[in-house]
Parts: sequence; structure tokens; C-alpha cells
Amino acid sequence: MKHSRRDFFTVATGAAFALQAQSPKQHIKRGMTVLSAKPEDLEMPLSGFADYITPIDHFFVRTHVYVPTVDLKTWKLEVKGDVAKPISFTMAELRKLPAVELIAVTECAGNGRSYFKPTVPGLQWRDGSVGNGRWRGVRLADVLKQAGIKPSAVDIEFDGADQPIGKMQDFRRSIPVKKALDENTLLAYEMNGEPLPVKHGFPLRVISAGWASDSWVKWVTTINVLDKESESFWMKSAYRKPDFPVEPGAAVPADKMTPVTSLKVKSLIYSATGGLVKGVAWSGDAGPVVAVDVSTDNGITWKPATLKSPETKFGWRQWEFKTSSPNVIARARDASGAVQPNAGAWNPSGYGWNVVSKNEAPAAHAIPSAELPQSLKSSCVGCHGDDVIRGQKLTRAQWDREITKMTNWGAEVKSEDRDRFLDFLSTNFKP
Ligand SMILES: Nc1nc2c(c(=O)[nH]1)N[C@H]1C(S)=C(S)[C@@H](COP(=O)(O)O)O[C@H]1N2
Ligand SMILES: [Mo]
Repeated sequence: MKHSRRDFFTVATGAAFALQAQSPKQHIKRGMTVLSAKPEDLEMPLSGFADYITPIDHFFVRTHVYVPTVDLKTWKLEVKGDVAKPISFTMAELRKLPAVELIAVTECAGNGRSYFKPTVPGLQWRDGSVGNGRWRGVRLADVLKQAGIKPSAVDIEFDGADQPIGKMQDFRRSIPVKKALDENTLLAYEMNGEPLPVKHGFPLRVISAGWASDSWVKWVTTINVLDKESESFWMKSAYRKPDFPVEPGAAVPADKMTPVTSLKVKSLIYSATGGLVKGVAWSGDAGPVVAVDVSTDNGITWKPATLKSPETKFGWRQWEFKTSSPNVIARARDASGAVQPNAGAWNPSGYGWNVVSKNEAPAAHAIPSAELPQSLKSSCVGCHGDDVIRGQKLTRAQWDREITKMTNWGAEVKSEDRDRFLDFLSTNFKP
């Protein structure tokens, strides 16, 4: 939101002043790895894990869309669908409901995607599309009760103020009613003690504590209570993975894919110097993390690390272990007894990477410098930059599917260009 001098004088009284006070602060993101500049996808550097609560300046950003600017004066939250009494809330009305504060990790389902072999399409996140925030807002259950949610409700679908790019489907995501009524599922208007920043969903976002960030819908304007499963593209086709092991690289039939939900137990080593190894660990619905074990002999023997930060169900825990060994691996265990696996369960979109962590992260992908042909630029670079293309290393079959997806989303590719694009991409940006 922009404020002229004149605005300031007109709003600096009474109730209007409260509105002004809720305006988001401006944040300059610092030291982030830019995976895509437009739309903005920013990864937190490893040093960011040293903070228990991730500062907003370092908090990763993932948007499928351009960030919308929401004016609180006209914004409202609408609750409709399978309810007795459709209802809407202004921010002032929402803030009158009981406020709840929660520390919780939000992690992109694709965090660690770049480590899957064979490589998969999508943003090539390393470790930093995750952060630990302090969220404040209202219980989603309180809002749904005011609207008189009916017993026939199945899914709660959220829509935000963001507009899809081109012919991309609108980003709408749903969570099942049981998760929606959980006391740890919030609609947050504050992050780390300030109004939700614009890039993180101002003025309101979903906090699906314990679940991957794709269910943490930002810029929420509408809650639609459904008496059947959501039909949204982002539920039916995206954010799904096989719930059984598949051969790496294998195609998985659509009816064998289930939605991404809870995070799984995970630890990360972010620093190893001066005889001290430092890391973080978190889990999802099966949290909190109760132990982190470290091995310096490739997993033959394990010793417990010291857990430092307070135990909360959904926040991460920082931990330390004294060793000068150059060869350190760590694995976390959560309250359900689940531990990190030794190998990643390969899946076509590269979701849910949580393998045992090492003190040296695999080298970053080299980004090929090949100049994109002008025709490819005019078809692709406009809605998004060339950084997302360069970041991926895909087979010809994978690029073929990407071109199909993008043309479905409105990219104009002349029929005589299609094969040339495919040749160029699969020669220059290959695994
Ligand atoms: N409205 C809307 N909400 C959204 C998204 C989006 O593109 N639009 N991206 C989702 C995804 S995939 C992630 S990983 C998180 C990222 O949240 P952050 O940018 O606050 O870290 O927001 C989620 N919520
Ligand atoms: Mo994500």
C-alpha cells in the first residue's frame, strides 16, 4: 500500500488510525538466493538457520503469481458455501475474535527438490525454502463456527487476492475439515510480532501448522466450505505424490497420487566449525522432535545431540554436537518414533525430501550460461524470467511435458518452434 503525506493526515485519527497501524512494514530481503526474480522465489541461506525465529528479512518467499497489493480499507474475508449463515469479516472484526499465537515451521513441499536423482522439474530448492515463524491470528474453527459450518462439510477451500498469470489456474488450495477445525490451524494477521508482510500474505494467511506450506494460502479473501473434495487444479493435479515407493524416473498413474499434507521428521546441519556442529530439526503432525542423533562413522554408532531451543509442537529445535570430525551425519526422531530415512523417496515432482543430513551439502547445480534463442525468449520470458528455465536440468521427455504445461497456461509457441525449443532445452539444460 502506498501512503501519500495527505493520506497520513486523513487517517491519523480514531479507528482509521488503527488501520494505519496495521499496515505492513517494508522489508528488504537480505542475502537470499534468487531462484526466480519474477514471480519471486527466494531461498534462505544456510546461515538463516542460526536464528530460532526466522527474521522476515531472511524468510523464504514462494509465489506462483505476482504479489498482490491489498488495501485494508476495502479488504474483507468472505465465508461461504456449505454453511448455515454466509458471513464476512473486516480486519477489525477478525481482531475481535480470541487471538492465538503459535510458533510453527512452514516448509515448501519442494524444499530439497534439487537433491533428487534423477532430477525433477520445478524450482531447484536446496535446504532453505523453510522458516520458523511466530504467527498470531484467530482459530479457523472460530470463524467457521460463526458461519455455522454444516456437518456435511468435507473440504475447506481458500482463495487469495492474487491473480493467476496468463491462463494459469487460480491458486486455490483446500484442507480437510478435520485439519481446518484443529486448534492449531489459524488465520494469521501477524508474523513475528508485526502485521503480516506483503510477500507473506498481507493481510491474512492460513497457518496449517505441521503441514507443508502449499496449504498456507496467502492473501486470503474467501473461504469456501465444500460438501465434496475440492476441484481446484492445485488440489487435483498439483501437490500430489505416490504414497508407495516408485522406481526413480518412473511415471505414476494420476489415480495413484495422493495430496501432500503433513511434514515429515527432518534435521539439517547448517554449520560445522571449531569442533561444534550446529543444526535444526522439525517434524509435522507427528511432532515435536524429541531427539537428534549424530554419527561420525557413517551410521554405525549414534550419539545424542543437545537440543537447545524450547520444545514446541510445531516450531523447529536447534541442536549442537561437539565433534571435529569432517564426516558427520544427523537424524532426527519425532514423538511418533519416526526417524529420517537414508534415501529419498523419489517422486515425479520432488516433494518431501527429508533424508539424513550431512555436514557438507551437495554442490549447487551449475547454471548453464547458454544464450536463449530469441523465439524462445518471446514465447517464455515475459510472464517469468529465464532464471527458472536455467535452473532446471531435465530430460527431453520432461521438457516436453513442461512445454505442454506452459502452453496450457497461455504461453504462445508456434508449431514450427516447438521441436526447436525442445532440441535447444534438452541439449543445453539436461541432467
Ligand atoms: N495465494 C497464494 N498462497 C500461497 C502461494 C501462492 O502462490 N499464492 N504459494 C504457496 C506455497 S507453494 C508456499 S511454499 C508458501 C510460501 O510462503 P512464504 O512465501 O510466506 O514463505 O505459500 C503458499 N501460499
Ligand atoms: Mo511451495
